[in-house]
Amino acid sequence: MIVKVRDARYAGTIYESLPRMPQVAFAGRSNVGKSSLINALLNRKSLVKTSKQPGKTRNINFFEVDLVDLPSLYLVDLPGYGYARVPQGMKSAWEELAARYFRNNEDLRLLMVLMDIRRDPGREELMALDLARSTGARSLIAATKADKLTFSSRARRVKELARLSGAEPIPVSAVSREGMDAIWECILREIVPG
Ligand SMILES: Nc1nc2c(ncn2[C@@H]2O[C@H](COP(=O)(O)OP(=O)(O)OP(=O)(O)O)[C@@H](O)[C@H]2O)c(=O)[nH]1
Ligand SMILES: [Mg+2]
Repeated sequence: MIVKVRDARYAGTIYESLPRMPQVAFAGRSNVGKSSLINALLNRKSLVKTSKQPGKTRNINFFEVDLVDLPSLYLVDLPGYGYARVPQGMKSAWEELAARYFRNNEDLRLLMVLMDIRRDPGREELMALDLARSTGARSLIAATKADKLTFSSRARRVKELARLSGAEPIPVSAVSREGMDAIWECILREIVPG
């Protein structure tokens, strides 16, 4: 199915006050490419602010997306993990925020966990996957910045990430636009009834 974006706009930060629609959320450490991936999916250069400085996004930002002949949805840009360092054993601000967001959120259909294709997943990535499993939302791993690797090392890294995280990652690039159709296909599977 071909996905055509009719319109996309910033909708706010507090979903309790927004009209209800299916949500697809993007989680990952700062600088992994969450905002860039959302822009690439929507064919928009800078609807979502991106930055070379990590930790720019601290709120949960909702983007309302109208598709041609398909249901509308929110793409949800979560803050990067590790924007506030905490002593070991304590819950980070991210965990608090994410736990609150995930809890009783029936509209969350899919959590995309982004991992830089060149880095092994850390505690936070595995925690995000666990959070999704515990709330019943489906999750998916996107291996970002695939354009930074040659074809053969990319395949090797995808295998390694699959081994470490227990799920098959989809390689994506906001630069080359590789993987966009695959991601949309996964999104549609969760939001289109039947
Ligand atoms: N080469 C390459 N660079 C990318 C890609 N995606 C993002 N970047 C770059 O990585 C940096 C961070 O991208 P963002 O999209 O702002 O990352 P983020 O995950 O939203 O970061 P925070 O908002 O800080 O949590 C920017 O300099 C982007 O241009 C990609 O697919 N390929
Ligand atoms: Mg961002």
